[in-house]
Amino acid sequence: MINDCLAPAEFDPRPAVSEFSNHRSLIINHKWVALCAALALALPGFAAPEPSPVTNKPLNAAPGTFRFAILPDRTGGNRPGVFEGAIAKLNLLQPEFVVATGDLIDGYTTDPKVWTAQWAEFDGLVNRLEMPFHYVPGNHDISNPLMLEAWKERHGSPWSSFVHQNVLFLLLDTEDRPFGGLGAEQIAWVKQTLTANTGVRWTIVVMHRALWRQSNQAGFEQVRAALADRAFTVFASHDHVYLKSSVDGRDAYVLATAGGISPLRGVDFGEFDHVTWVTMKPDGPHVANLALDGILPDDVVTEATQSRVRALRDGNWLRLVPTVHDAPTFAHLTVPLEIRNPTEYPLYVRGSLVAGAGLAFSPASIDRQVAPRQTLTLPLELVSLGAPASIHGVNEAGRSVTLDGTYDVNGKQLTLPASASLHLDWDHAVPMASAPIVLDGDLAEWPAALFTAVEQPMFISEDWDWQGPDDGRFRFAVQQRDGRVFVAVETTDDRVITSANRDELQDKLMLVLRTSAGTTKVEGYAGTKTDTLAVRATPTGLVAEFSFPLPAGEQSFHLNLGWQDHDRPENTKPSVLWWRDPRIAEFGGFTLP
Ligand SMILES: [Ca+2]
Ligand SMILES: [Ca+2]
Ligand SMILES: [Ca+2]
Repeated sequence: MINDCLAPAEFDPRPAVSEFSNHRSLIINHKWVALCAALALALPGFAAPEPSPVTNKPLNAAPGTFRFAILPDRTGGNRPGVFEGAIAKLNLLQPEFVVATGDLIDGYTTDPKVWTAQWAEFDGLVNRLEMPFHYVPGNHDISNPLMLEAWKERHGSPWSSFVHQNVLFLLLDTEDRPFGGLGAEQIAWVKQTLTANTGVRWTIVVMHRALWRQSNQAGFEQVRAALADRAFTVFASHDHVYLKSSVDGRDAYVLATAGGISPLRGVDFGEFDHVTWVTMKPDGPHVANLALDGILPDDVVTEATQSRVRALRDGNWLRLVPTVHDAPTFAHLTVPLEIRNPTEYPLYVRGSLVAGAGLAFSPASIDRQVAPRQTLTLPLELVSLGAPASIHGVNEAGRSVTLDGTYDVNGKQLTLPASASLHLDWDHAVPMASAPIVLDGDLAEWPAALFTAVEQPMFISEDWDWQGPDDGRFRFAVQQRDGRVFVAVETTDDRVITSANRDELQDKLMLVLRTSAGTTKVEGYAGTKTDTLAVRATPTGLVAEFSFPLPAGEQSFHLNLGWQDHDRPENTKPSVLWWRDPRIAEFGGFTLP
């Protein structure tokens, strides 16, 4: 409110500087502020504006504002479909009218049957427009005197003009001389037209060839002279390469293509299909180029197509069923491949099944159709090509398969790849410890060969915060003795964070034990020392020993190991690295031999 109160000329709007150095100005400022506030309350016409959900710019609809579109070359190596698409997109954009810069048909014929067919095709296209279309000829449209006569019969004069909202449009015929240019009759008409429209606020010149860029301007120099005293803008095309140029200090554009031949190497090279969108405002034209592939209808995704689009986007239609083998190595094993179609439409699945170094899938490729709402399960054979492969090695290599899923959506084939991880486990035997195990956080009594090193955890929650094995990895071992099971874990961590206060985020070990007696979750913090758990922090990580008894007569259990690796004090969601995916109940099985 106070900010809006107009200050007298000598009022210093920067009181912060003077407040302490000049006590007097502070007092004056305060007086002024008080007066201002009082005025704002007392005078109804002086009230500050209410807070508003809209900025205070004037509405962008000043009288005389209108919008039109310009279509560059269709032909000269027409690429079918592009111009047709441009027409459909102009109907989406809804300009007030459309102007072309020529090369509408292929032309270059003396056979009336040929040009008649070409014009019939073209007229059919532009008649799809829901607004007027202004014809301007290019060299393909008027390639010879016969085609000039044909043009006149179909479209009247090859040069024309009109005035819209006090803007003069001058549509020129640059095929009016051999090899391009303007003839005497046309130049006289231009001069006459300009003389008849001296009061217009702007003149838009549209023509095919960019004559101002030629050393011989072939009559255009006279048009320039006639335009000298007015505000104008020029649009041409012909070159199929975009250029913002100028004529006597005014903007002059050479447009690219709307279907004419182009290597389409990108906007930076001036090679792109577009329409030019001109907003005529009181201060002149505002020009934007709309790449045709950037103009989208409103129904790109609808309720009717969403389920298929989402299924492809989510990619969870593909799954390799987690598989438990009976030994830690395999020559071959069967991994079921599940393809679940969650939609009411057929899903097409294709691709090669690549298992990675030393391994192969059989079959090696898939090409199947899955019926709506059906799940297809294929028994996939995973074969080791050399010596038996290690399941631990396969897990640590983080192998996965990728297949392409395709749905027909409104006549288009939409395809996205989906990946599924290859997760394996085996039934782990628990060896007998040869010497007593002391729960002290020192692993000296544990044989090194018993340890499993986990560098690629099968599951990581908040995995964005895990940078790889150098950030965090761990090793563990399991033994039995005297009717108890013992677990040793050691982490290797780039930053060890511990705290005596267990409510504080810190590095923490988690053991999840499942027996017939239920599931037990144990958390190990640095400094924990009980009869069943000892955790010690070292400069490079946590070292833990854990022991538990099995229910009487029980010979098996499930165990999973997790580690919350806290590295950055400001992070409230550190990664938790799990040896086995906690969502796979079958994994982590141990048996006492
Ligand atoms: Ca020990
Ligand atoms: Ca770490
Ligand atoms: Ca850490």
